[in-house]
Amino acid sequence: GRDRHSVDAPLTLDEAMAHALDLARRGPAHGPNPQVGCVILAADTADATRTAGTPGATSAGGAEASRPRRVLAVGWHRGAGTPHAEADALARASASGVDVRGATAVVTLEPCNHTGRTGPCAQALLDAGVAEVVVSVGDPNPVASGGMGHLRSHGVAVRTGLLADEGEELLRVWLTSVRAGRPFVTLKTATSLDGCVAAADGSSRWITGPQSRAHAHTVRATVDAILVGTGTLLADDPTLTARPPVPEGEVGDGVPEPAVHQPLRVVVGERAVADDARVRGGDGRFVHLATHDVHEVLARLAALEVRHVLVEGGPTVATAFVTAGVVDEIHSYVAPVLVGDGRRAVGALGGQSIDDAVRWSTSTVERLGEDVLLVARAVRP
Ligand code: AOF
Ligand code: ZN
Repeated sequence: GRDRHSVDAPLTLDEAMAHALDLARRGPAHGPNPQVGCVILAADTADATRTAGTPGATSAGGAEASRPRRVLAVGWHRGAGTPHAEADALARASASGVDVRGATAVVTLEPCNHTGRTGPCAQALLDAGVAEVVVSVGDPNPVASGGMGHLRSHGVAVRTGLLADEGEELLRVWLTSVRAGRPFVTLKTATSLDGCVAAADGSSRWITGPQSRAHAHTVRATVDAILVGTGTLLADDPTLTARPPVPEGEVGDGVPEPAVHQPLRVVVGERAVADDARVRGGDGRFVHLATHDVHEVLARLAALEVRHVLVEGGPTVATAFVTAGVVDEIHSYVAPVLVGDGRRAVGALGGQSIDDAVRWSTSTVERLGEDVLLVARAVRP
């Protein structure tokens, strides 16, 4: 039978890549592996006039190159240890008796050239007789890269950079982590309009509103690890689990709630974590790193295959991560509250003048009830 993800309409290369990116998004955002999608298009019958193979092309070349073609199979990656997107698409094609010889594979990430948890996709595409491979983003992972070169040297036409901005955007956490050799760091702050996370006496429940908190739980379910300092642990005794709201329309329809991914819970600092601390209980793993060295913490997390860590508190930890220059993104939840004499989200950064201030780039702004979520990205040369 036809699989429910089949696409009936013929697609241009651009459309096929946009679809491959959508397929990639179906895979989990968390975990050590990238979200990858693959669409296999039937051979272009007007092959002689095709312009594919142009290195570095950023969009479908001439009119011939973007002639719509039938979709033979699609695939995507569902998490570490499961087949890669290309292998998934090839397996579906073969299961439905579709011949992909001479076809074009449109893949969001350069096909891998290594045997890791699964076999090399470049060789699998070659063995299947695919004639052309179109890629969005090259693979910066040194153990896996080289797939495009391997394919080219065996006569396959390869082009890269199609919808590269979208591809980079989808994979930005994974790409940053692979390139930097450490987890991507998102700093979460929940503050008053005047930048306070707590009042002078330390009380902080609740500055931001329920929609902000619900949003933060949704984010928790997409990261590999949540990190707080022992100060926050002693003050709040948090569970650090992900408890995202059930999407509307899915309540009471008889379908059991899908299990929520629980990030690794990380506590840093030299003070002891009590045996009955809530962070030890419930779902999800827990680790205590008895150090204040940010780079050591990130190295330990990288060794645990953490690609994305959400730093949730408090000011001492936030200041240490910002000072170390490793914060890639800030999720700033701001409530329309003035606290006045309070504790700041981030402490002293060593500068005295406004010229020393660290400037960030606004990525998105979203209203959450009374609050606003501003996502800011690090500006690095
Ligand atoms: C994926 N899914 O669809 C593609 C990947 O640990 P392994 O053996 O699964 O290999 C993971 C590497 O393979 C990954 O870091 C990336 O460099 C490459 N491509 N990975 O998980 C995919 N195409
Ligand atoms: Zn692969």
